[in-house]
Amino acid sequence: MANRNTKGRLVVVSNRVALPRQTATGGLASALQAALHELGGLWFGWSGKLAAETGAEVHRLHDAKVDYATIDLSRADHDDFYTGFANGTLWPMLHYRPDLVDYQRSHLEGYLRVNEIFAQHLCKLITPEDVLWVHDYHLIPLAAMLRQRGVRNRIGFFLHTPLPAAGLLIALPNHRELLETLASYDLIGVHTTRDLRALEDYFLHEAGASMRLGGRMRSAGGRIFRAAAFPISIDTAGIARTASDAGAHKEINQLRTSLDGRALIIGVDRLDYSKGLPQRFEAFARLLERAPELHRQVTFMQIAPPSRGSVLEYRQIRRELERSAGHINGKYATPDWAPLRYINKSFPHRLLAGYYRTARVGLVTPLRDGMNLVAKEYVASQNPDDPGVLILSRFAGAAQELTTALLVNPADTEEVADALQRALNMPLPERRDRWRAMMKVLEHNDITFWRKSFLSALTEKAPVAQRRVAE
Ligand code: GDG
Repeated sequence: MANRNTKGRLVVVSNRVALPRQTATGGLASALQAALHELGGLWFGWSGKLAAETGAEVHRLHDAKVDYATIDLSRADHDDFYTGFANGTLWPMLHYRPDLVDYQRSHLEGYLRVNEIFAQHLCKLITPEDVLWVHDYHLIPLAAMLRQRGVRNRIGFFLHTPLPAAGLLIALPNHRELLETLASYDLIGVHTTRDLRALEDYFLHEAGASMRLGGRMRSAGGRIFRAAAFPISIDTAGIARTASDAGAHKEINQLRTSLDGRALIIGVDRLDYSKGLPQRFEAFARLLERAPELHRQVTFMQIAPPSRGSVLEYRQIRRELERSAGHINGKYATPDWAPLRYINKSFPHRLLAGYYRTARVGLVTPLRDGMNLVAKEYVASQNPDDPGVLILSRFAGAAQELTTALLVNPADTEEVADALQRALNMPLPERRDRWRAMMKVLEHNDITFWRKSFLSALTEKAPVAQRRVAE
């Protein structure tokens, strides 16, 4: 197995590879960087660059215990595979937004083409003992394509997004052709038991699979595979240390000084429609409208680094938020106070941790989210003597674990405004009790626990049902 057998390596495959010394802004990248640095192995994927031809050469790099192998994409493949099918079709579908799904057969063809090129290269990079761990919705058919080329290695898949109910999945044209290929993996990991139920339901009722002893499934094609929930997490102790050291950074002091004693509410999200940002801004406006006593007493800082600018909906939501932020500040700002600081930039993790710790309230209200690592990072960053309050969407996977957060329906702006008011007024003993309960969960289920749970389920023969987590 990857972490015991000296011959076999861990081979991680994902669309984007976070090369050494690059700042990782996605949750997936943060999590995998930590896992590979500890274990060593190979990370294969797209370089993030465009070239005349997809995969004409493999770029290699070695750093610490990790080998990196990346390929470039052609403009046409990038448009069809990444912008088109992965982010224009699958992402909205997986986030319960069939209204935003743009399905074009040419995009699906591009998606399959790029997966084939990934498979061709991977075959040459792996040895029979390697354990492969493929990540996310960009690479669903990869194992099936590797199996067609005779690859018999253990291959695991982890889906970082939610998985909607079968009734919604079947709206995806040719869904069975695509989703059935998941049976070529030995183990499919999802974040929560809700996602797991959706996956099992899809396979059993739409794809002709049957359930076997020990939680295994038998696909219509006769392949035995397993699925289980592994809620992804963070480097809890590391983030807590970073946050506690952050007080020494001048940027953190600058933020504190600029607040001038006002309570800070913080939001940190990729600029994505799944994160519920327009609704969040509206809830904050609602709070200001109904609680004039909070004027000049509270500041909301929303950090939202732009992402996927090649997809139309992402450009549209950016414009919508600019309008809404301007409206809120125009209506409520005074010469010495702007209620909303809206920042389209990304910051290094050491500063983010300090910003989280400075904030009295962490506002995490996605409409749907596989897990949401920001919620967990906010909790881990708090000062144990004077912790802040997490407001968390019920529709983030993290809500299944962080049950003592103030849980809200993000679409209900009145409920979110209520929660903001309650959080800003919450007495210290209640803040401490709620925080301690969440921190306990994160100290147990950290990133190392997540990685070990997945890899031991992938490499050991024990029935996966015995090692389910987050039941
Ligand atoms: C996907 C799923 C799932 C954000 N801004 C900056 C920055 N970040 C980092 C955060 C956090 C990560 O990006 C975001 O992770 P999330 O989990 O919140 O969200 P997604 O990017 O949508 O991640 C999600 C995750 O994969 C893992 O499976 O939880 O549901 O959608 O780590 O800190 N990092 C830096 N500067 C920023 O400005 N350096």
